Amino acid sequence: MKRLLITGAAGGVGREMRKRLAGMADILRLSDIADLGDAAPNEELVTCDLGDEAAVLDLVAGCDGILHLGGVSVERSFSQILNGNIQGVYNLYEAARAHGMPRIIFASSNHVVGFQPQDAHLGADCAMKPDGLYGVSKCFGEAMASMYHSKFGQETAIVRIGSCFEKPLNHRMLATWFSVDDFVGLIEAVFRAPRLGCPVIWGVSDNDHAWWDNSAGRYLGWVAKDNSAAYLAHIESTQSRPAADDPVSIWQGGAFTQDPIFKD
Ligand code: NAI
Ligand code: 15L
Repeated sequence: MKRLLITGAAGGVGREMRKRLAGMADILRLSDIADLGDAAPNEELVTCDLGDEAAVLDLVAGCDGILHLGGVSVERSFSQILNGNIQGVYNLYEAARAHGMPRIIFASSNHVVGFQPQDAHLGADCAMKPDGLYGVSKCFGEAMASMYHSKFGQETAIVRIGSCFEKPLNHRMLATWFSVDDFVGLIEAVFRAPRLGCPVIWGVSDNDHAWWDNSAGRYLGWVAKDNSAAYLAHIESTQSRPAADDPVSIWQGGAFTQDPIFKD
């Protein structure tokens, strides 16, 4: 690939991908509203608010692939979510349509199904049960990806990320953990695939406790390799397990289900 755009490149996942995907394209175009530091020789840095339609149109020009990580990543007020995750996703898809429809990886979230119970085993076609405005905004992003595919042929991998951190941080994340290595492997598979379409892929490692069934995405040739079981003993010895009637133990979205509707 000549130029790969990574939005949200100053964020937790973006900083990792900046290092790990450096060899995937001749040029990495890295974008955020936050500071991105200094550019390496193969990097272009672009400060850009995703809510700015004209700026996003320029941002996408000349890109052959997009890893869309940018936006609000937790529960926030509607106006913040509206700008980054609703207007921002519209701007991104319109810019992609104007510039040759580069393949997109859309960072969706498990919070589109946050009010699904933890004893459910969900396929890619399960009902959405978002657990807050953030989850609703990711439902919107998934719907945009689907509509642009059906109407225009725009290809997107919708990745419903569980918890993408260096390691699982609590009992719930033993089920939701998605290692950075596994995410990198999925990104490589998505950009390598001769035909992508618009699949929903659960962004989760090969954990012993599994809520999500990824068999619908097998055609990509990607199989997760890491397993949160390696961290089970550490979590058990450093944290008490939440009670069975705690919402954190009942709902897939965990503590997000308890967030209020935030006001500005
Ligand atoms: P993060 O919050 O660390 O990074 C998001 C980045 O987007 C930040 O650097 C922020 O400055 C930028 N951003 C926010 N609003 C923006 C705007 N209006 N214009 C331009 N940039 C804006 O989040 P993280 O953890 O790196 O997640 C990356 C993506 O993956 C997010 O879209 C998040 O919703 C999604 N995700 C992450 C999960 C995780 O476990 N890390 C789980 C599920 C989804
Ligand atoms: C998300 O969607 C968030 O972006 C991330 O910060 C984590 O909290 C993750 O979900 C999770 O559910 O663990």
